[in-house]
Amino acid sequence: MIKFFHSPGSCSDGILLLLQELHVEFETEIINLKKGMQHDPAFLAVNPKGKVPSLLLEDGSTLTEFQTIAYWLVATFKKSNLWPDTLEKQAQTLEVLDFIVGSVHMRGFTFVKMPKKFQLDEKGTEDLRSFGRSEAEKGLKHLGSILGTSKYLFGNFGVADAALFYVLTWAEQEGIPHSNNLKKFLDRVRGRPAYQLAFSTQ
Ligand SMILES: N[C@@H](CCC(=O)N[C@@H](CS)C(=O)NCC(=O)O)C(=O)O
Repeated sequence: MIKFFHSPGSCSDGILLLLQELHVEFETEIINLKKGMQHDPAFLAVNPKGKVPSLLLEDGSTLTEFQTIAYWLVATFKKSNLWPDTLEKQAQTLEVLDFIVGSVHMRGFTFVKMPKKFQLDEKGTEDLRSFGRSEAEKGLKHLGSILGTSKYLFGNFGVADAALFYVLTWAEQEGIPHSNNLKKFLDRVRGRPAYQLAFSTQ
Protein backbone atom coordinates (compact mmCIF):
# COMPACT_ATOMS: atom_id res chain seq x y z
CA MET A 1 0.00 0.00 0.00
CA ILE A 2 1.11 3.58 -0.65
CA LYS A 3 2.58 5.27 2.42
CA PHE A 4 1.98 8.99 2.90
CA PHE A 5 4.40 10.94 5.09
CA HIS A 6 2.42 13.78 6.52
CA SER A 7 2.61 16.55 9.09
CA PRO A 8 -0.84 17.89 10.00
CA GLY A 9 -1.06 21.66 9.48
CA SER A 10 1.77 21.67 6.93
CA CYS A 11 1.62 21.81 3.13
CA SER A 12 1.06 18.05 3.13
CA ASP A 13 -2.56 18.89 4.11
CA GLY A 14 -3.09 19.69 0.41
CA ILE A 15 -1.91 16.23 -0.62
CA LEU A 16 -4.05 14.62 2.08
CA LEU A 17 -7.05 16.38 0.56
CA LEU A 18 -6.14 15.09 -2.92
CA LEU A 19 -5.71 11.51 -1.63
CA GLN A 20 -9.25 11.68 -0.24
CA GLU A 21 -10.66 13.36 -3.35
CA LEU A 22 -9.24 10.49 -5.42
CA HIS A 23 -10.38 7.72 -3.02
CA VAL A 24 -6.83 6.40 -2.79
CA GLU A 25 -6.08 3.63 -0.31
CA PHE A 26 -3.04 4.65 1.69
CA GLU A 27 -1.45 4.49 5.10
CA THR A 28 -0.17 7.56 6.90
CA GLU A 29 3.02 8.06 8.81
CA ILE A 30 3.05 11.25 10.83
CA ILE A 31 6.27 13.26 10.71
CA ASN A 32 6.07 15.73 13.56
CA LEU A 33 8.06 18.68 12.24
CA LYS A 34 8.00 20.50 15.58
CA LYS A 35 9.71 17.51 17.15
CA GLY A 36 12.26 17.45 14.32
CA MET A 37 11.18 14.05 13.01
CA GLN A 38 12.07 15.19 9.47
CA HIS A 39 15.71 14.72 10.51
CA ASP A 40 15.26 11.12 11.71
CA PRO A 41 17.49 8.73 9.74
CA ALA A 42 14.50 6.45 9.02
CA PHE A 43 12.64 9.32 7.32
CA LEU A 44 15.75 10.63 5.55
CA ALA A 45 16.11 7.16 4.04
CA VAL A 46 12.71 7.74 2.41
CA ASN A 47 13.24 11.41 1.51
CA PRO A 48 16.82 12.66 1.93
CA LYS A 49 15.48 16.23 1.64
CA GLY A 50 13.69 15.75 4.97
CA LYS A 51 10.41 17.30 3.80
CA VAL A 52 6.75 16.43 3.76
CA PRO A 53 4.77 15.65 1.71
CA SER A 54 6.52 12.45 0.65
CA LEU A 55 4.90 9.41 -0.87
CA LEU A 56 6.43 5.94 -0.69
CA LEU A 57 5.07 3.91 -3.59
CA GLU A 58 4.42 0.19 -3.70
CA ASP A 59 7.56 -0.41 -5.83
CA GLY A 60 9.69 1.12 -3.06
CA SER A 61 10.35 4.41 -4.87
CA THR A 62 9.62 7.78 -3.30
CA LEU A 63 7.88 10.80 -4.76
CA THR A 64 8.50 14.23 -3.31
CA GLU A 65 7.51 17.84 -4.08
CA PHE A 66 3.88 18.93 -4.03
CA GLN A 67 3.47 19.38 -7.79
CA THR A 68 5.06 16.02 -8.60
CA ILE A 69 2.98 14.10 -6.10
CA ALA A 70 -0.20 15.89 -7.18
CA TYR A 71 0.46 15.14 -10.86
CA TRP A 72 1.32 11.50 -10.19
CA LEU A 73 -1.87 11.06 -8.16
CA VAL A 74 -4.20 12.47 -10.80
CA ALA A 75 -2.41 10.58 -13.57
CA THR A 76 -2.61 7.29 -11.64
CA PHE A 77 -6.06 7.52 -10.03
CA LYS A 78 -8.29 8.86 -12.74
CA LYS A 79 -11.48 8.33 -10.80
CA SER A 80 -12.33 11.98 -10.60
CA ASN A 81 -11.83 15.03 -12.68
CA LEU A 82 -9.03 16.80 -10.81
CA TRP A 83 -6.85 17.47 -13.84
CA PRO A 84 -8.22 19.76 -16.57
CA ASP A 85 -8.72 18.31 -20.02
CA THR A 86 -7.48 21.17 -22.20
CA LEU A 87 -3.81 21.96 -22.75
CA GLU A 88 -4.50 25.60 -21.93
CA LYS A 89 -5.98 24.81 -18.51
CA GLN A 90 -3.31 22.17 -17.81
CA ALA A 91 -0.58 24.74 -18.46
CA GLN A 92 -2.40 27.30 -16.30
CA THR A 93 -2.72 24.70 -13.54
CA LEU A 94 1.05 24.07 -13.58
CA GLU A 95 1.70 27.80 -13.61
CA VAL A 96 -0.49 28.42 -10.57
CA LEU A 97 0.87 25.37 -8.71
CA ASP A 98 4.39 26.58 -9.22
CA PHE A 99 3.46 30.07 -8.07
CA ILE A 100 1.71 28.83 -4.94
CA VAL A 101 4.45 26.41 -3.89
CA GLY A 102 7.53 28.25 -5.17
CA SER A 103 6.54 31.82 -4.33
CA VAL A 104 3.58 32.12 -1.95
CA HIS A 105 4.71 29.20 0.22
CA MET A 106 8.50 29.22 -0.07
CA ARG A 107 9.16 32.98 -0.35
CA GLY A 108 6.18 34.02 1.76
CA PHE A 109 4.87 31.66 4.40
CA THR A 110 8.22 29.97 5.10
CA PHE A 111 9.47 33.30 6.46
CA VAL A 112 6.21 34.00 8.30
CA LYS A 113 6.10 30.62 9.99
CA MET A 114 9.74 29.81 10.66
CA PRO A 115 11.95 32.93 10.43
CA LYS A 116 14.03 31.64 13.37
CA LYS A 117 15.26 28.83 11.16
CA PHE A 118 17.44 31.41 9.43
CA GLN A 119 19.27 32.25 12.67
CA LEU A 120 19.09 36.02 12.44
CA ASP A 121 19.11 38.46 15.33
CA GLU A 122 15.76 39.66 16.69
CA LYS A 123 15.43 42.53 14.24
CA GLY A 124 16.49 40.36 11.30
CA THR A 125 13.91 37.76 12.29
CA GLU A 126 11.15 40.39 12.47
CA ASP A 127 12.21 41.92 9.14
CA LEU A 128 12.14 38.50 7.50
CA ARG A 129 8.72 37.71 8.96
CA SER A 130 7.41 41.02 7.69
CA PHE A 131 8.90 40.39 4.23
CA GLY A 132 7.21 36.98 4.22
CA ARG A 133 3.84 38.47 5.20
CA SER A 134 4.05 41.01 2.42
CA GLU A 135 5.04 38.38 -0.19
CA ALA A 136 2.21 36.09 0.97
CA GLU A 137 -0.34 38.91 0.88
CA LYS A 138 0.78 39.99 -2.61
CA GLY A 139 0.64 36.40 -3.81
CA LEU A 140 -2.85 35.85 -2.40
CA LYS A 141 -4.05 39.04 -4.07
CA HIS A 142 -2.87 37.67 -7.41
CA LEU A 143 -4.52 34.30 -6.73
CA GLY A 144 -7.76 36.04 -5.76
CA SER A 145 -7.74 37.83 -9.10
CA ILE A 146 -7.24 34.53 -10.97
CA LEU A 147 -10.11 32.95 -9.02
CA GLY A 148 -12.40 35.92 -9.64
CA THR A 149 -15.99 34.92 -9.07
CA SER A 150 -15.44 31.27 -10.06
CA LYS A 151 -15.99 28.42 -7.63
CA TYR A 152 -12.59 26.88 -8.25
CA LEU A 153 -9.50 28.05 -10.13
CA PHE A 154 -10.00 26.18 -13.40
CA GLY A 155 -13.55 24.87 -13.50
CA ASN A 156 -13.91 21.74 -11.38
CA PHE A 157 -12.04 21.34 -8.11
CA GLY A 158 -8.49 20.37 -9.11
CA VAL A 159 -4.89 20.03 -7.96
CA ALA A 160 -4.24 23.79 -8.00
CA ASP A 161 -7.20 24.24 -5.64
CA ALA A 162 -5.63 21.78 -3.19
CA ALA A 163 -2.52 23.98 -3.10
CA LEU A 164 -4.58 27.17 -2.77
CA PHE A 165 -6.42 25.49 0.11
CA TYR A 166 -3.31 24.93 2.20
CA VAL A 167 -1.88 28.44 1.79
CA LEU A 168 -5.28 29.92 2.65
CA THR A 169 -5.49 27.94 5.88
CA TRP A 170 -2.12 29.46 6.78
CA ALA A 171 -3.33 32.96 5.81
CA GLU A 172 -6.29 32.49 8.12
CA GLN A 173 -4.08 31.32 11.02
CA GLU A 174 -1.56 34.11 10.54
CA GLY A 175 -4.15 36.85 9.95
CA ILE A 176 -2.81 37.68 6.49
CA PRO A 177 -5.42 39.74 4.65
CA HIS A 178 -7.11 38.07 1.69
CA SER A 179 -10.20 38.81 -0.33
CA ASN A 180 -13.75 37.63 0.27
CA ASN A 181 -13.74 35.43 -2.80
CA LEU A 182 -10.76 33.52 -1.33
CA LYS A 183 -12.58 33.22 2.03
CA LYS A 184 -15.63 31.83 0.24
CA PHE A 185 -13.37 29.45 -1.69
CA LEU A 186 -11.94 28.11 1.58
CA ASP A 187 -15.46 27.58 2.98
CA ARG A 188 -16.39 25.78 -0.24
CA VAL A 189 -13.40 23.43 0.04
CA ARG A 190 -14.25 22.77 3.70
CA GLY A 191 -17.72 21.76 2.60
CA ARG A 192 -16.40 18.98 0.32
CA PRO A 193 -16.85 15.39 1.48
CA ALA A 194 -13.12 14.75 0.93
CA TYR A 195 -12.29 17.56 3.33
CA GLN A 196 -14.49 15.95 5.99
CA LEU A 197 -12.75 12.61 5.44
CA ALA A 198 -9.30 14.18 5.56
CA PHE A 199 -9.69 16.49 8.53
CA SER A 200 -12.69 15.56 10.66
CA THR A 201 -10.70 13.34 13.02
CA GLN A 202 -7.69 15.66 13.36
N1 LIG B 1 8.97 22.25 -2.27
C1 LIG B 1 8.46 21.31 -1.31
C2 LIG B 1 8.21 22.03 -0.01
C3 LIG B 1 7.97 21.07 1.09
C4 LIG B 1 8.14 21.76 2.42
O1 LIG B 1 8.74 22.84 2.54
N2 LIG B 1 7.59 21.11 3.43
C5 LIG B 1 7.72 21.61 4.77
C6 LIG B 1 6.38 21.53 5.51
S1 LIG B 1 5.20 22.65 4.82
C7 LIG B 1 8.71 20.74 5.53
O2 LIG B 1 8.67 19.54 5.41
N3 LIG B 1 9.57 21.38 6.28
C8 LIG B 1 10.52 20.70 7.11
C9 LIG B 1 11.82 21.43 7.19
O3 LIG B 1 12.06 22.32 6.34
O4 LIG B 1 12.61 21.10 8.05
C10 LIG B 1 7.18 20.68 -1.83
O5 LIG B 1 6.65 21.23 -2.78
O6 LIG B 1 6.73 19.65 -1.35
